Amino acid sequence: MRRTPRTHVSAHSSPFKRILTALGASAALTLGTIADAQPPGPPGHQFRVVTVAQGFRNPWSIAWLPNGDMLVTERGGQLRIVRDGNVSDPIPGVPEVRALGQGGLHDVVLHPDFESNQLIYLSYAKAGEGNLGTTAVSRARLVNDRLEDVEEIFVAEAWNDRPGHFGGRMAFDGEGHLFLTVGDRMEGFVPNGFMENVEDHPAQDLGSHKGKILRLNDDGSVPEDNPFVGREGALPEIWSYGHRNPQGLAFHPQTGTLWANEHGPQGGDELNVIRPGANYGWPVIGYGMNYTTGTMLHRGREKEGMEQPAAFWVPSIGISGLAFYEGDKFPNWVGNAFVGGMSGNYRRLVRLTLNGDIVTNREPLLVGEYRIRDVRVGPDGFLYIAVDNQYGQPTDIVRLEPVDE
Ligand SMILES: [Ca+2]
Repeated sequence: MRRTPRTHVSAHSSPFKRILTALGASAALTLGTIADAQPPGPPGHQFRVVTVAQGFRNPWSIAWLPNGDMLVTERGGQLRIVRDGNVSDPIPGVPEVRALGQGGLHDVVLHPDFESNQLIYLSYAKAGEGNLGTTAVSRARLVNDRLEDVEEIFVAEAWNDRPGHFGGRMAFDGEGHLFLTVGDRMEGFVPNGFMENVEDHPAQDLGSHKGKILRLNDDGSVPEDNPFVGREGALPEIWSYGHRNPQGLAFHPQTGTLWANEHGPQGGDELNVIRPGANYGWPVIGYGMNYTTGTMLHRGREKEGMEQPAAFWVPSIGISGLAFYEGDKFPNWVGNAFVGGMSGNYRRLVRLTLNGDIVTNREPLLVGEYRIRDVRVGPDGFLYIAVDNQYGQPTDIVRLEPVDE
């Protein structure tokens, strides 16, 4: 394990905080500016960043086995095991993925009863006829470091030939339901802008899985108590809709509430509390604008019947990964949300303090340092980060460890 010598400080000093103090209350009071800090913040922690394992290509997700081994997906289609800091060769048996653009192998999660059934779930971009792709899920038994009984349990109705917005994050609730995000598959882009009749976008169409969060049984079938079961023209897997490209999904360990974050367009990354049957507005409402042209895209920022985000970022940080801290290594962080940022100068880790479903403070950490694809809390209570490189250069899994204060 290679240790990096620098110590980072949470909730004590950051250039952004100083700038915001100078700007005054107008910038500091709204949760919707780039303001990822609002003095005075709640107490934080000093920490250092330690490299756990090296040499990944576009690592996308992290999960832990009961024995402490770490599973890591790489977007190109590899699933690897990290054991005592050593990275395995690709695990045999992973389904073929459509590794193109933003798509490829995405999330890995364990079945809640993994210890008795050895089931893991993989989400990925699946290739279809011609140039087509969509989001799909397979499950398999992980036995002796290989996958057996691989079974494709779900294929989303989200086909097109575009290279992005697959979603692909998964999370189990406490009742054996598997939640899956599906992005809008880049629908709506037209030359020099975005479709005008935004109400007709597939994310607003309950007959499509594009731009949805889905709720499945652990075998891929439909739970009978899903909100749109029995509604004519609606796909019964849908749990919530009006999403763009959700890249973080997690249940809060204390409240049991489901949260998701999603990429906005130019401006308008969001963190949302996910409620059954709710419409999160994309692309009818939002805080973004057209790429390049900077022109109006949405009808407005709010509308009756459409949810407001718990937090949003303008400009976008390229939000990815979502974890709620629990553990004994960082007592001041318990119950806080952590999200990553991937975008250029906005690369960062953001710590969000919550009061129930309300975001009360945001603290930027590691500003400009890592292009963060995923953030997870390990069973050891350290905070783990999957670092991406947009050109596919080798990157690390790192973790935050507390230092004496
Ligand atoms: Ca929204």
